[in-house]
Amino acid sequence: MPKTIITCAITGAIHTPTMSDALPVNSDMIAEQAIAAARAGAAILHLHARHPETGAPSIDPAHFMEFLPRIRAETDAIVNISTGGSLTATIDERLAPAYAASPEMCSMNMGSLNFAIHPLADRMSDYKHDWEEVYIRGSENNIFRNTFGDIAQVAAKLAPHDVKFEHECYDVGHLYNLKFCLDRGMFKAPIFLQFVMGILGGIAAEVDNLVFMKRTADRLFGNSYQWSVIGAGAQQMKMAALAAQMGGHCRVGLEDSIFIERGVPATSNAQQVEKIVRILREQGNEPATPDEARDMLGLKG
Ligand code: KMH
Ligand code: ZN
Repeated sequence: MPKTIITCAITGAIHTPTMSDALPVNSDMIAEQAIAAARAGAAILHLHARHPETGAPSIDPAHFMEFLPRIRAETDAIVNISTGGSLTATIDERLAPAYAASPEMCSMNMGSLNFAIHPLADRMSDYKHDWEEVYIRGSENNIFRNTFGDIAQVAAKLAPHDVKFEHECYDVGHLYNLKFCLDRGMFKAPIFLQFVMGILGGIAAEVDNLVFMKRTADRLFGNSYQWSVIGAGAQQMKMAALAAQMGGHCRVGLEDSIFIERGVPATSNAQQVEKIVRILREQGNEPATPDEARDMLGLKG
């Protein structure tokens, strides 16, 4: 039976505490929800930290170390530390949590983009409202900077840690960026692609686009890669189920969608993991255990 690696992205840097009562906004909540998500079937935990007093996204390594020991003690899930940081942070600031945690995996963003998210948008045709309503207010000038120089720095600085990257590709051009870097020996096979679909500024979460991303990856990387999909916002479950049907893996979690179904707020990360586990089993897929995921992705053991 095909095994599907479920990643759960617990809190992220996009949603604010007022958007969802369920969003983990301090270290205890992050630890508790991450542990519950792992018990529900997530093999990989993609982790960001939050400031304990304000609930705002934090890239202070001390805030990561408030929840990491507990997650590591209570689960055998693969820890994946974000290197996305904040839009204004330097590369060293973005990498500080990874240096402190020396995790099995880290995110690696494969190109720069305008970055906005509309939490209720279902598809690009929903973007018909006034521009003010389309994006989370204040994100209209956001540029998520990941130049070739930045990518090279992240790869070089984390090389001594033997980290496997979750290569986040927000559009088809990012696959070509990855191919360019791979050909120059920056990364080790097998690579793990994360198709990020549905961010306003990147490729939309539509079936045709997923097929296009997958076909392009096949041409560029042959059969020496693993892949997964994030459907941001309301498309999360649909894209996750589809990815598994196509032989890929999937990512859920409140970082990428605060909903459990269209218009219905999720109550926790574990609720989203439980739902995708049910869907996977109904359609003939089986969630991979952390050790099965380690084998498939070639992680340091
Ligand atoms: N929330 C994702 C769409 C990172 O952590 O490096 C972006 C992300 C980036 O996961
Ligand atoms: Zn993230």
